[in-house]
Amino acid sequence: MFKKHVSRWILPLLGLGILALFYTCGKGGKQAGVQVGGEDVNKVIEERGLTPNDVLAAVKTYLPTGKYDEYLLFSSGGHSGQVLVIGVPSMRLLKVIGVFTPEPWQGWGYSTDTWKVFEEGGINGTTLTWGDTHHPALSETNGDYDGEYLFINDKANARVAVIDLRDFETKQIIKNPLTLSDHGGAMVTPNTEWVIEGGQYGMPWTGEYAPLSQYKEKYKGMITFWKFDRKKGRLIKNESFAMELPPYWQDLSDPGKLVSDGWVFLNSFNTEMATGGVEEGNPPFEAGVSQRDMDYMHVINLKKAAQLFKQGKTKKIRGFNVLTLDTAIKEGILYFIPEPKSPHGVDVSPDGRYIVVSGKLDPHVTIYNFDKIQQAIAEKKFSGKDEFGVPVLDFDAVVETQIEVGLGPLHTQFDPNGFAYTSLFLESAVARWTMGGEWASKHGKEPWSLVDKVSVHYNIGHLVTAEGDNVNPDGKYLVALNKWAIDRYTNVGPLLPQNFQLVDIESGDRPMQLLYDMPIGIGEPHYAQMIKADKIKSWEVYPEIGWNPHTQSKDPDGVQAGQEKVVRRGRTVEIWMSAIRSHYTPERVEVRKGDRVIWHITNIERAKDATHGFALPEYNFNLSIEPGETQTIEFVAKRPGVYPFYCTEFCSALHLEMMGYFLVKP
Ligand code: CUK
Ligand code: CUA
Repeated sequence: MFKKHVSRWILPLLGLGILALFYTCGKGGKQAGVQVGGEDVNKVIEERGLTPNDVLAAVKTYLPTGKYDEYLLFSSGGHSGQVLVIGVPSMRLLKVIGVFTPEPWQGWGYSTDTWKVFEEGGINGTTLTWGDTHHPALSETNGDYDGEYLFINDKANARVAVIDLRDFETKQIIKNPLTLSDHGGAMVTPNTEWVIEGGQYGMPWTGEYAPLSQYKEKYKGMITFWKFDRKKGRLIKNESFAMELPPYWQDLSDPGKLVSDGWVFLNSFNTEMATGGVEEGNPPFEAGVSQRDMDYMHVINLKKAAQLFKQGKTKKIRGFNVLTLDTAIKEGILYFIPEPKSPHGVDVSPDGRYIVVSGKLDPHVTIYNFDKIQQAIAEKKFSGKDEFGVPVLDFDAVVETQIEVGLGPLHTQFDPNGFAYTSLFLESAVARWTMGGEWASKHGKEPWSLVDKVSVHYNIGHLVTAEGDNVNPDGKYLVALNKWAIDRYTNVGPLLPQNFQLVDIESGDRPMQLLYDMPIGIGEPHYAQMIKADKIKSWEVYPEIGWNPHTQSKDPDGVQAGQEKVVRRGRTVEIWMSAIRSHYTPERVEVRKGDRVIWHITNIERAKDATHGFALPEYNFNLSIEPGETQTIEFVAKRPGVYPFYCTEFCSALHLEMMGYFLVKP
């Protein structure tokens, strides 16, 4: 039985041998173990104190050298500002992509072009060098991850970044002109026409002042729809628009798909509009925002909103296109639905039919039916209006069901077998439950019922299943993104890592099995998405020598071997340099104090992994120049002296000799 169950998992006889031995040991018989390279496998297992469960988990996750992972997990790096790329099932960290924070290994923020991306993403002249990344979103085609782009938001400053998965580099950081606080992004519509960024904490439009006593009148909520130009690989500001919303704290969002395509669901809390002020006898924020039993899920007709934008029904606010709240109400593109209680996640099912909302302070998930929502809108089944005049749909008319899943439900993901998985923050567990419809009966389960739970360690926030936001999820693996690690790892001081836990969910007929712990020692990830690795068609080297990754085209300042030169024009010295194992050409550069220096370096290698670095002391430059790439730095030679520059990537046996002198004459 045991053997039969796992046999399809393991290629090698070794694994089977291990399990077989366990099986016999478990029966009480001490037998001679399998010998590998003079070692008794069974003895190793025994000495390490591994249980049969451990061994099974190990053979399900171990990747022999040279073998690749089946999935890639793109995880937010939390307040590190970066994105983590992790292989699944091995849970090996493959890359940290520099996004909102400079990253010297990639030269991210340490060349002139890459620093410009930071400057463009700044606020009012301040260049920001960190972000609080929450939700990564892979680009989609027909509701399926297509492996081309990744988007991620910065909650701390209301920004969105675009990463091109041809080279895994950030191309754009765009600042939301209306607000300083976002959360419900990045999410994409099924063909990535729009990248969604919902706001979070209510505030007057950026740069305006209003006292908290004028919260209801002057403070705003919003959701922004960024237009994505796939060819350019950029979000286009003047083709984008926002929708003004009441100053509730908008939270997570999820666009509809298939039947609900063209709609967006966005939940909210603090419909109490609490403004804190314990000092003045008000309830503190954490109590003030949780007084009501119900908050409002926002139901937005994006298709119609986009038409109104095209028809010129938006207003310019802070130079940005905004559909005002009045227009949204008048045109019937915004509805509210009551949702219990301090809700957090909102997740649309793969068929687009159901919307699952978790109430942080309610042990249920509430499931809404999209058809019923449409019908209620058509038949004007309203239970009233909110304080701003937004129609509130009747809860009973649109709800499908509620399921008690456990304490502190937050986020929900799906698999292809009709199961949904909800993270339980307070309970430190993942709950598996059945969707309604054909699925449940096919598997002989009660529809809309809790099936099983697995404990995780500890305080899980988001969870992610393979291809879990798709119209066709793979399920198979689930990763729990746990906030606390308490007793899971060797103590490394009072700041503990976060804990990712890999869970096997492949079969709905056996319990979920915890497979692996992965500590995250950089920031606190919020969300992640998991894509089949073979969907990503990344370049092995840049397409041509002299490639500019910022424009994804040939750089006019790239050089081939033999074209290197230094040109002086007045007080400007421009250098066109090449780099190849193990030599910079030219290897001596001399300028005069006060000269402006423009320095282009092209890696003229075509060999995979033949990256060269370029570190220039005192000037704070470090480049990573991958095969074919051209990078540029610009600066003024302020101080006379001699500056040895060198290659920071150990590229060859003569790597230490890959250096040169930059001489600044008095
Ligand atoms: S949030 Cu952090 S656990 Cu920003 Cu999606 Cu729920
Ligand atoms: Cu080039 Cu080291």
